[in-house]
Amino acid sequence: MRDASGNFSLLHRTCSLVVLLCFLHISVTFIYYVRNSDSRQTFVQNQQTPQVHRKLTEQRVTIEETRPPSLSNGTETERKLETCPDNPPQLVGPLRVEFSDPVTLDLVREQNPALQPGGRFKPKDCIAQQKVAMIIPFRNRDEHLKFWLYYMHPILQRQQLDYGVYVIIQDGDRAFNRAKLLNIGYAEALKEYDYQCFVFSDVDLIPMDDRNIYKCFNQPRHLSVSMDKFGFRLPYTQYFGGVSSLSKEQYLKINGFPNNYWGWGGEDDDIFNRFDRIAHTRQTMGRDGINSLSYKVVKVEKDQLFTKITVDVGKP
Ligand code: BGN
Repeated sequence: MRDASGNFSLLHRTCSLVVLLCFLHISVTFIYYVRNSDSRQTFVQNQQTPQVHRKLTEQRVTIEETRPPSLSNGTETERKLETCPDNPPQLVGPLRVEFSDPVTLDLVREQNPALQPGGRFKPKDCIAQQKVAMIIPFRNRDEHLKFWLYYMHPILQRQQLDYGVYVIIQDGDRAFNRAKLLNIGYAEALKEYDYQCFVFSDVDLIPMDDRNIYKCFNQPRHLSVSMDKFGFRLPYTQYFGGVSSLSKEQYLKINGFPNNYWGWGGEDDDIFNRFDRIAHTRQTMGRDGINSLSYKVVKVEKDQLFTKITVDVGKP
Protein backbone atom coordinates (compact mmCIF):
# COMPACT_ATOMS: atom_id res chain seq x y z
CA MET A 1 0.00 0.00 0.00
CA ARG A 2 2.77 2.42 0.97
CA ASP A 3 4.57 1.68 -2.33
CA ALA A 4 1.44 2.30 -4.28
CA SER A 5 0.75 5.64 -2.59
CA GLY A 6 4.46 6.60 -3.00
CA ASN A 7 4.22 5.85 -6.71
CA PHE A 8 1.01 7.80 -6.95
CA SER A 9 2.49 10.90 -5.34
CA LEU A 10 5.55 10.70 -7.67
CA LEU A 11 3.22 10.42 -10.65
CA HIS A 12 1.17 13.29 -9.32
CA ARG A 13 4.25 15.51 -8.96
CA THR A 14 5.53 14.57 -12.41
CA CYS A 15 2.15 15.38 -13.94
CA SER A 16 2.01 18.71 -12.14
CA LEU A 17 5.50 19.55 -13.41
CA VAL A 18 4.52 18.62 -16.98
CA VAL A 19 1.37 20.75 -16.73
CA LEU A 20 3.41 23.65 -15.35
CA LEU A 21 5.96 23.35 -18.17
CA CYS A 22 3.18 23.25 -20.76
CA PHE A 23 1.68 26.35 -19.24
CA LEU A 24 5.03 28.12 -19.31
CA HIS A 25 5.60 27.08 -22.91
CA ILE A 26 2.18 28.34 -23.98
CA SER A 27 2.73 31.66 -22.16
CA VAL A 28 6.12 32.25 -23.77
CA THR A 29 4.74 31.35 -27.21
CA PHE A 30 1.81 33.66 -26.69
CA ILE A 31 3.98 36.61 -25.61
CA TYR A 32 6.31 36.02 -28.57
CA TYR A 33 3.35 35.85 -30.95
CA VAL A 34 1.82 39.08 -29.64
CA ARG A 35 5.14 40.90 -30.00
CA ASN A 36 5.65 39.63 -33.52
CA SER A 37 2.17 40.48 -34.66
CA ASP A 38 2.82 44.05 -33.43
CA SER A 39 5.81 44.43 -35.72
CA ARG A 40 3.96 42.83 -38.62
CA GLN A 41 1.30 45.44 -38.19
CA THR A 42 3.90 48.22 -38.44
CA PHE A 43 4.95 46.94 -41.85
CA VAL A 44 1.41 46.58 -43.12
CA GLN A 45 0.55 50.03 -41.91
CA ASN A 46 3.56 51.42 -43.80
CA GLN A 47 2.60 49.94 -47.12
CA GLN A 48 1.76 52.70 -49.50
CA THR A 49 -0.87 50.80 -51.48
CA PRO A 50 -2.87 47.68 -50.80
CA GLN A 51 -0.92 45.96 -53.57
CA VAL A 52 1.54 43.37 -52.36
CA HIS A 53 5.03 43.83 -53.79
CA ARG A 54 7.82 41.34 -53.88
CA LYS A 55 11.36 41.47 -55.14
CA LEU A 56 11.81 40.89 -58.87
CA THR A 57 15.15 42.31 -59.90
CA GLU A 58 18.21 43.18 -57.87
CA GLN A 59 17.06 44.83 -54.67
CA ARG A 60 19.29 47.39 -53.05
CA VAL A 61 18.18 49.13 -49.93
CA THR A 62 19.67 51.53 -47.46
CA ILE A 63 19.41 52.10 -43.76
CA GLU A 64 21.17 54.57 -41.55
CA GLU A 65 21.09 55.77 -38.00
CA THR A 66 19.54 59.22 -37.77
CA ARG A 67 20.70 62.38 -36.10
CA PRO A 68 18.98 65.68 -35.38
CA PRO A 69 19.44 68.51 -37.89
CA SER A 70 20.62 72.08 -37.56
CA LEU A 71 20.30 74.08 -40.79
CA SER A 72 17.34 76.42 -41.11
CA ASN A 73 15.77 78.63 -43.73
CA GLY A 74 12.67 80.67 -44.40
CA THR A 75 11.25 83.48 -46.47
CA GLU A 76 9.26 86.56 -45.46
CA THR A 77 5.91 84.95 -46.18
CA GLU A 78 6.80 81.79 -44.30
CA ARG A 79 7.86 83.60 -41.18
CA LYS A 80 4.61 83.02 -39.30
CA LEU A 81 5.08 79.28 -39.45
CA GLU A 82 7.28 77.38 -37.03
CA THR A 83 10.36 75.52 -38.21
CA CYS A 84 9.59 71.82 -38.73
CA PRO A 85 10.64 69.61 -35.81
CA ASP A 86 13.80 67.52 -35.64
CA ASN A 87 11.73 64.37 -35.60
CA PRO A 88 8.98 64.74 -38.19
CA PRO A 89 5.79 63.39 -36.61
CA GLN A 90 4.56 61.50 -39.67
CA LEU A 91 7.54 59.17 -39.89
CA VAL A 92 6.54 55.55 -39.60
CA GLY A 93 9.87 53.74 -39.22
CA PRO A 94 10.50 50.41 -40.97
CA LEU A 95 9.15 50.18 -44.51
CA ARG A 96 8.28 47.34 -46.77
CA VAL A 97 10.26 47.85 -49.97
CA GLU A 98 9.51 45.50 -52.83
CA PHE A 99 9.87 45.66 -56.57
CA SER A 100 7.76 42.91 -58.12
CA ASP A 101 4.52 44.52 -59.28
CA PRO A 102 5.21 47.22 -61.82
CA VAL A 103 4.43 50.80 -60.91
CA THR A 104 3.28 53.46 -63.36
CA LEU A 105 4.21 57.12 -63.28
CA ASP A 106 0.49 57.94 -63.41
CA LEU A 107 -0.08 56.00 -60.21
CA VAL A 108 2.80 57.87 -58.53
CA ARG A 109 1.44 61.20 -59.79
CA GLU A 110 -2.00 60.32 -58.43
CA GLN A 111 -0.55 59.38 -55.06
CA ASN A 112 1.41 62.63 -54.72
CA PRO A 113 -1.00 65.47 -55.43
CA ALA A 114 0.98 67.95 -53.32
CA LEU A 115 3.93 67.95 -55.74
CA GLN A 116 4.72 71.04 -57.79
CA PRO A 117 6.14 70.73 -61.33
CA GLY A 118 9.66 69.37 -61.31
CA GLY A 119 9.04 67.07 -58.33
CA ARG A 120 9.10 69.98 -55.90
CA PHE A 121 7.58 69.97 -52.45
CA LYS A 122 7.45 72.09 -49.30
CA PRO A 123 5.63 71.15 -46.12
CA LYS A 124 2.66 73.43 -45.63
CA ASP A 125 2.35 73.42 -41.85
CA CYS A 126 5.93 74.31 -40.98
CA ILE A 127 9.09 75.72 -42.49
CA ALA A 128 11.36 72.92 -43.66
CA GLN A 129 14.68 72.77 -41.86
CA GLN A 130 16.53 72.40 -45.14
CA LYS A 131 16.17 72.96 -48.86
CA VAL A 132 17.38 69.73 -50.37
CA ALA A 133 18.07 68.84 -54.00
CA MET A 134 17.88 65.12 -54.76
CA ILE A 135 20.33 64.40 -57.56
CA ILE A 136 20.05 61.14 -59.50
CA PRO A 137 22.59 60.25 -62.21
CA PHE A 138 20.71 58.35 -64.86
CA ARG A 139 20.61 56.54 -68.17
CA ASN A 140 18.16 53.84 -69.31
CA ARG A 141 16.86 52.81 -65.93
CA ASP A 142 13.19 53.76 -66.29
CA GLU A 143 11.89 50.85 -64.22
CA HIS A 144 14.20 51.74 -61.34
CA LEU A 145 13.24 55.39 -61.58
CA LYS A 146 9.54 54.59 -61.27
CA PHE A 147 10.17 52.67 -58.07
CA TRP A 148 12.46 55.39 -56.76
CA LEU A 149 9.75 58.01 -57.29
CA TYR A 150 7.04 55.70 -55.97
CA TYR A 151 8.83 55.08 -52.68
CA MET A 152 10.81 58.28 -52.23
CA HIS A 153 8.18 60.97 -52.74
CA PRO A 154 5.98 59.87 -49.82
CA ILE A 155 9.07 59.36 -47.65
CA LEU A 156 10.54 62.79 -48.43
CA GLN A 157 7.19 64.43 -47.75
CA ARG A 158 6.90 62.69 -44.40
CA GLN A 159 10.43 63.91 -43.69
CA GLN A 160 9.12 67.46 -44.11
CA LEU A 161 11.83 68.56 -46.51
CA ASP A 162 11.67 71.45 -48.94
CA TYR A 163 12.94 69.38 -51.83
CA GLY A 164 13.23 68.95 -55.58
CA VAL A 165 14.13 65.86 -57.61
CA TYR A 166 16.67 66.21 -60.41
CA VAL A 167 17.28 63.31 -62.75
CA ILE A 168 20.45 63.99 -64.71
CA ILE A 169 20.50 61.96 -67.89
CA GLN A 170 23.71 61.35 -69.76
CA ASP A 171 23.03 61.76 -73.47
CA GLY A 172 24.48 59.26 -75.97
CA ASP A 173 26.04 55.83 -75.33
CA ARG A 174 29.57 56.67 -74.34
CA ALA A 175 30.97 55.44 -71.01
CA PHE A 176 28.82 56.60 -68.11
CA ASN A 177 30.27 59.32 -65.91
CA ARG A 178 28.38 59.16 -62.62
CA ALA A 179 30.39 61.74 -60.67
CA LYS A 180 30.28 64.30 -63.45
CA LEU A 181 26.50 63.90 -63.62
CA LEU A 182 26.38 64.56 -59.88
CA ASN A 183 28.36 67.77 -60.37
CA ILE A 184 26.00 68.79 -63.16
CA GLY A 185 23.02 68.06 -60.91
CA TYR A 186 24.49 70.30 -58.24
CA ALA A 187 25.06 73.15 -60.72
CA GLU A 188 21.69 72.84 -62.46
CA ALA A 189 19.65 72.54 -59.26
CA LEU A 190 21.26 75.71 -57.91
CA LYS A 191 20.18 77.59 -61.04
CA GLU A 192 16.59 76.93 -59.96
CA TYR A 193 16.49 77.34 -56.22
CA ASP A 194 18.61 78.24 -53.27
CA TYR A 195 19.34 74.67 -52.20
CA GLN A 196 21.51 74.26 -49.09
CA CYS A 197 21.81 70.54 -49.16
CA PHE A 198 22.39 67.93 -51.86
CA VAL A 199 21.53 64.27 -51.66
CA PHE A 200 23.27 62.26 -54.35
CA SER A 201 21.45 59.00 -54.89
CA ASP A 202 21.73 56.03 -57.21
CA VAL A 203 18.39 55.37 -58.86
CA ASP A 204 18.17 51.82 -57.52
CA LEU A 205 18.45 52.52 -53.80
CA ILE A 206 15.50 52.95 -51.45
CA PRO A 207 15.75 53.36 -47.67
CA MET A 208 14.03 50.65 -45.62
CA ASP A 209 13.24 53.06 -42.83
CA ASP A 210 12.00 56.61 -43.22
CA ARG A 211 13.92 57.76 -40.14
CA ASN A 212 16.91 57.78 -42.46
CA ILE A 213 16.36 61.43 -43.26
CA TYR A 214 17.59 62.62 -46.64
CA LYS A 215 19.14 65.84 -45.45
CA CYS A 216 22.51 67.30 -44.49
CA PHE A 217 24.43 67.13 -41.26
CA ASN A 218 27.48 68.85 -39.83
CA GLN A 219 29.68 66.41 -41.74
CA PRO A 220 29.12 64.83 -45.17
CA ARG A 221 27.03 61.77 -44.58
CA HIS A 222 26.95 58.37 -46.20
CA LEU A 223 23.25 57.49 -46.12
CA SER A 224 23.48 53.98 -47.56
CA VAL A 225 25.69 52.27 -45.00
CA SER A 226 23.61 49.13 -44.78
CA MET A 227 22.54 47.72 -48.13
CA ASP A 228 20.94 44.35 -48.63
CA LYS A 229 23.24 43.77 -51.60
CA PHE A 230 26.23 43.91 -49.26
CA GLY A 231 24.59 41.83 -46.50
CA PHE A 232 23.59 44.99 -44.58
CA ARG A 233 27.14 46.06 -43.89
CA LEU A 234 29.76 48.22 -45.56
CA PRO A 235 31.68 46.31 -48.25
CA TYR A 236 34.78 48.13 -46.95
CA THR A 237 35.23 50.79 -44.30
CA GLN A 238 35.87 53.66 -46.71
CA TYR A 239 32.89 52.84 -48.92
CA PHE A 240 31.00 56.02 -49.81
CA GLY A 241 28.89 54.90 -52.78
CA GLY A 242 25.13 54.71 -53.23
CA VAL A 243 23.52 57.60 -51.39
CA SER A 244 25.26 60.49 -49.67
CA SER A 245 24.39 63.97 -48.49
CA LEU A 246 26.60 67.06 -48.53
CA SER A 247 25.72 70.62 -47.67
CA LYS A 248 26.65 73.27 -50.20
CA GLU A 249 29.58 74.31 -48.01
CA GLN A 250 30.85 70.77 -47.63
CA TYR A 251 30.55 70.17 -51.36
CA LEU A 252 32.45 73.34 -52.22
CA LYS A 253 35.10 72.59 -49.65
CA ILE A 254 36.04 69.42 -51.52
CA ASN A 255 35.61 71.11 -54.91
CA GLY A 256 32.69 68.83 -55.74
CA PHE A 257 33.38 65.51 -57.37
CA PRO A 258 35.89 64.32 -59.97
CA ASN A 259 34.87 64.71 -63.61
CA ASN A 260 37.19 62.14 -65.09
CA TYR A 261 35.93 58.74 -63.93
CA TRP A 262 34.43 57.15 -67.01
CA GLY A 263 32.67 53.81 -66.73
CA TRP A 264 31.95 51.80 -63.59
CA GLY A 265 33.64 52.32 -60.25
CA GLY A 266 36.19 54.42 -58.42
CA GLU A 267 34.50 57.82 -58.38
CA ASP A 268 32.92 57.21 -54.96
CA ASP A 269 36.30 56.20 -53.54
CA ASP A 270 37.76 59.39 -54.97
CA ILE A 271 35.00 61.40 -53.29
CA PHE A 272 35.63 59.65 -49.99
CA ASN A 273 39.32 60.43 -50.24
CA ARG A 274 38.60 64.13 -50.69
CA PHE A 275 37.73 64.08 -46.98
CA ASP A 276 40.94 62.39 -46.08
CA ARG A 277 44.11 64.37 -45.54
CA ILE A 278 46.55 61.71 -46.65
CA ALA A 279 44.66 60.70 -49.76
CA HIS A 280 46.21 60.72 -53.19
CA THR A 281 43.16 62.60 -54.52
CA ARG A 282 44.38 65.63 -52.65
CA GLN A 283 46.86 66.21 -55.46
CA THR A 284 44.18 66.45 -58.15
CA MET A 285 41.04 67.61 -56.40
CA GLY A 286 42.00 71.28 -56.51
CA ARG A 287 41.92 71.31 -60.30
CA ASP A 288 39.36 68.59 -60.99
CA GLY A 289 35.90 69.23 -59.64
CA ILE A 290 33.08 71.74 -59.75
CA ASN A 291 35.64 74.42 -60.67
CA SER A 292 36.56 72.62 -63.90
CA LEU A 293 33.11 71.31 -64.83
CA SER A 294 32.11 71.71 -68.47
CA TYR A 295 29.04 70.23 -70.19
CA LYS A 296 26.12 71.11 -72.42
CA VAL A 297 22.48 70.96 -71.44
CA VAL A 298 20.61 69.18 -74.23
CA LYS A 299 17.10 69.37 -72.80
CA VAL A 300 15.25 70.27 -69.61
CA GLU A 301 11.82 68.72 -69.03
CA LYS A 302 9.50 69.23 -66.07
CA ASP A 303 7.32 66.40 -64.93
CA GLN A 304 5.12 66.57 -61.85
CA LEU A 305 7.44 63.99 -60.31
CA PHE A 306 10.90 65.19 -61.33
CA THR A 307 13.00 67.58 -63.34
CA LYS A 308 14.69 65.72 -66.16
CA ILE A 309 17.90 67.27 -67.45
CA THR A 310 19.58 65.63 -70.42
CA VAL A 311 23.23 66.58 -70.74
CA ASP A 312 26.19 66.10 -73.03
CA VAL A 313 29.12 65.29 -70.73
CA GLY A 314 31.72 65.01 -73.49
CA LYS A 315 33.95 61.99 -73.93
CA PRO A 316 36.67 60.20 -71.98
C1 BGN B 1 34.69 49.23 -55.48
C2 BGN B 1 34.58 50.37 -56.49
C3 BGN B 1 33.53 51.35 -56.04
C4 BGN B 1 32.21 50.61 -55.85
C5 BGN B 1 32.43 49.48 -54.84
C6 BGN B 1 31.18 48.70 -54.51
C7 BGN B 1 36.70 50.90 -57.65
C8 BGN B 1 38.03 51.60 -57.54
C9 BGN B 1 39.14 50.68 -57.90
C10 BGN B 1 40.48 51.36 -57.78
N1 BGN B 1 35.91 51.02 -56.58
O1 BGN B 1 35.61 48.31 -55.95
O2 BGN B 1 33.38 52.36 -57.00
O3 BGN B 1 31.20 51.46 -55.38
O4 BGN B 1 33.43 48.62 -55.33
O5 BGN B 1 30.63 48.08 -55.62
O6 BGN B 1 36.36 50.30 -58.66
